[in-house]
Amino acid sequence: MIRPRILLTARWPEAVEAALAERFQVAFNRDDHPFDRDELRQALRDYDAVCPTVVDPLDAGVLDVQPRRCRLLANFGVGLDHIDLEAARRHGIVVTNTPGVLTDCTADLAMTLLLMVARRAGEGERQVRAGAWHGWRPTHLLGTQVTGKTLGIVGMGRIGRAVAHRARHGFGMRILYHHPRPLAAAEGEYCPDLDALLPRCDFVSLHCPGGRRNRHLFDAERLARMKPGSFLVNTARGDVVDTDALIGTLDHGPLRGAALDVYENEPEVDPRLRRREDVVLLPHLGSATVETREAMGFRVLENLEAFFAGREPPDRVV
Ligand code: 8YV
Repeated sequence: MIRPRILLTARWPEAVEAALAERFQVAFNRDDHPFDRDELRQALRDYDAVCPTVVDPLDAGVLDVQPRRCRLLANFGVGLDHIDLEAARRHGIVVTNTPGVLTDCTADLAMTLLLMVARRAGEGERQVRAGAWHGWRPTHLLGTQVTGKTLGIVGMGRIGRAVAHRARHGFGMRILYHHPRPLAAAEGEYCPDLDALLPRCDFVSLHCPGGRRNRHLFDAERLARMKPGSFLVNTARGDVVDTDALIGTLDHGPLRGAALDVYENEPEVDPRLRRREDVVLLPHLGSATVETREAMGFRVLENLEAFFAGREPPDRVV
């Protein structure tokens, strides 16, 4: 039997690459270079399935390529805003993702960011490394208490709920959440009006999808509604927040700080952000643990196996 030809657009954990190689004819991206649009087009011509990541822009201009051999985009990751799902549907390309396996990992990172920005951990670390710490003083690098404060969650999907659980049970925080509809067992108060939630929260953490629908959901007007002295945490997608507006709000209030794992034009990070002490900046590490990245890879493998065995892939989105 001829084994399907599949392509990974990036290096994956070794254990997953080995398991894939046993079952498929796999082309690996040995030097881990980012694929450009022409390489992605060529990949769609040459392979039965392409396994992209968040950095591969699979927009209509790329997906429209003819002739096209690819029948499956088995995405390594849960967010799909880098793939034009309408165009995929139009061309009969099946799309799968990896929900569930990165929930805890990403929620842990959102809490890491929240704590770091509240307690000025980045500033403190930079000070120690620079040899600029001159000893304990009662007023040195005072941050903001987290325990007992109010956290607003925007997007109460799996990750939003996992953050709510941690914040409530680990830190005694009060939870408010904004979501398209109220949820039966949600750990928090439902706020259908996002603008009414914002002035009530000491921290706001974003867990909604990126892409067209939520682009600049946090624009200047919305950021201005946040509580004076509050903090914004973003582990969702960079384009949910208007970077210019964020910088303006940090300069003139009401925001005291922001903690970001994602950016509008990754891997570029606005130099104005990089110069600030009141922001924590991480390089898209939400799902970056060995356990989670292996679980994501094996989840892609399950989807590939199901698809090529003629079964419904478990995580089919399109
Ligand atoms: C992944 C993520 O690392 O799954 C997602 O949507 O944002 C990340 O945690 C990335 O997408 C891999 O493609």
